[in-house]
Amino acid sequence: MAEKTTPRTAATAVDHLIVGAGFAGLAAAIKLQEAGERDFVVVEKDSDVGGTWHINTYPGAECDVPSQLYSYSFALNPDWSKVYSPQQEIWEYTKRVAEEAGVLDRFVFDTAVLDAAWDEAAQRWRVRVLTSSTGESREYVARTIISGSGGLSEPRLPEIEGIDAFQGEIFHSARWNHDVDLAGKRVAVIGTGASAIQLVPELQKVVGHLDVYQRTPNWVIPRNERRFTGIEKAVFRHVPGAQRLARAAVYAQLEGRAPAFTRFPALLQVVERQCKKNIAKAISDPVLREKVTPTYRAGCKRILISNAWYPALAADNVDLVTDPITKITGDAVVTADPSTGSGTTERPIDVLVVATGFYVTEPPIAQHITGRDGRTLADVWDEQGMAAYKGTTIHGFPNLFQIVGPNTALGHSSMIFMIESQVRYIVDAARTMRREGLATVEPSAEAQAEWTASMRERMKPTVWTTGGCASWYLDKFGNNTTLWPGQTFTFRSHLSRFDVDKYDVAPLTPAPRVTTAEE
Ligand code: N01
Repeated sequence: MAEKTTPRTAATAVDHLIVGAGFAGLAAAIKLQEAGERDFVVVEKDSDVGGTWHINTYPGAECDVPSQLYSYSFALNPDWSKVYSPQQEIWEYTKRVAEEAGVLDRFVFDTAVLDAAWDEAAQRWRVRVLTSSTGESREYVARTIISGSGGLSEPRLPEIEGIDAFQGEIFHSARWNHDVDLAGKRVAVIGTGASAIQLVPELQKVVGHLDVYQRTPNWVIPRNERRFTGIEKAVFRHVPGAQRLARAAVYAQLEGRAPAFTRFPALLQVVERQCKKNIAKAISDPVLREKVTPTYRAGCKRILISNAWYPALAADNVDLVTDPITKITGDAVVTADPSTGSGTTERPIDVLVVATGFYVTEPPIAQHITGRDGRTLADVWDEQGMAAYKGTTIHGFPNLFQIVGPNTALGHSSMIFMIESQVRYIVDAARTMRREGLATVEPSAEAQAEWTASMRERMKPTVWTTGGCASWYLDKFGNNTTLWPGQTFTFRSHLSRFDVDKYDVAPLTPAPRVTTAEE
């Protein structure tokens, strides 16, 4: 086994280094603290807690998972304003939870991880970080890394000829530029995913003209939205168990849908019928209706919910463009005419919004994590696709825990449930390491291979494999390394205890020598 040697610089020693202050990192901090594991730090590149809910501020940003389920089980919120919460409310919720838990003194904001390397001699991770506000870089020496860096956090810009030369304002949906006044402007939006269907109806109300560039239509069903009444909120707050009951009802309803995705995709025709009715209600033009009607099975890509998307596309100041984009000039988007193969159309614009999603199956952060044998996580995953034991731990990367790792995302329910399941497992791992005097835990190659093979097998009958679409769920090998292929309670049961027997472990030796800032 090659030994990684890293130059020794003054460093801060901690037991646990948590990356990211979104739902995942915050839950890890709170639960570690409750378990008595108090020696941790949370590094966050953004200026506050909240993760995606602090960063994604595009107009119309709301959650498409019902509020009752989009909160921690240990911090229910009786004050949600609506069935689906707006971004600002979710962000404020995370802030409140962090404050009430008393963990914020361990959070270091505006600080990004530059790289993390496993130091075999010290049996520690050496993590270099950079604080953007001060320009200062420093090193942590950590027993474990708990990564909550997010599955949908690195914006992916489209690779379109000429895009760099565009002279107007351009920004990604996840990095909204609120300084740009869109009133009366000619705006283009590239993409028609979950972000676009929320922001387009808001832009339509203010811009002069909007071109929406659609590569593939999505199935969009109505959003059963309403505000919670004062009485409902009072009941949630004061009647013992009332909100848990409401939450359980939503959970059961969403969970009931899972088998359609994972085993019986034909059932998803019901969703397709709902969606077609949604289209027929909002759009009278048969050409536009055809353009927005998908030809693959519903659920193959994420099913979207909106009452405003189709009416916005049907508005007089909006054009849905389905001709492929060939290039972008200094002030226009150029498309090819597929019927002639030679003609092109140029549509001038002032502002270009790219709602083109994120790096999911090749997360850029993996390039900066170097494991036991000196290889980066990106190198390992480039060869075989993303893989992790129980979506959480990775062979070759001791004491690294990944929240929202491979095959843990959902198409049908709340990620907070999955995050809490993983956090329980990780806290149990920390407890186990302490109790059994272990310096390192690393899933055995066999355990990880077996888990990955079972994921591949279980993906075969799912709609994501059979549904006839391309999606961000699939990697370059065509494998779905993103979603959990089952019910969420099954995932929780798999992670109910830290199964140390599936791990290669090393006992603690006399205190390893690490150079720290105090020396
Ligand atoms: O990104 P996406 P998103 N030329 O990848 C198109 C979560 N989310 O930010 O389908 C032209 O889904 C691409 O086309 P195609 C949720 O999990 C949640 O919208 O690949 N078009 C697609 O239409 C969601 O699934 C909420 O053919 C290009 C779009 O851009 C995930 O985030 C809200 C292109 C990208 O869609 C990502 O959603 C928002 C190109 N070169 C997001 N490249 C909630 O409410 C890409 N596209 C919780």
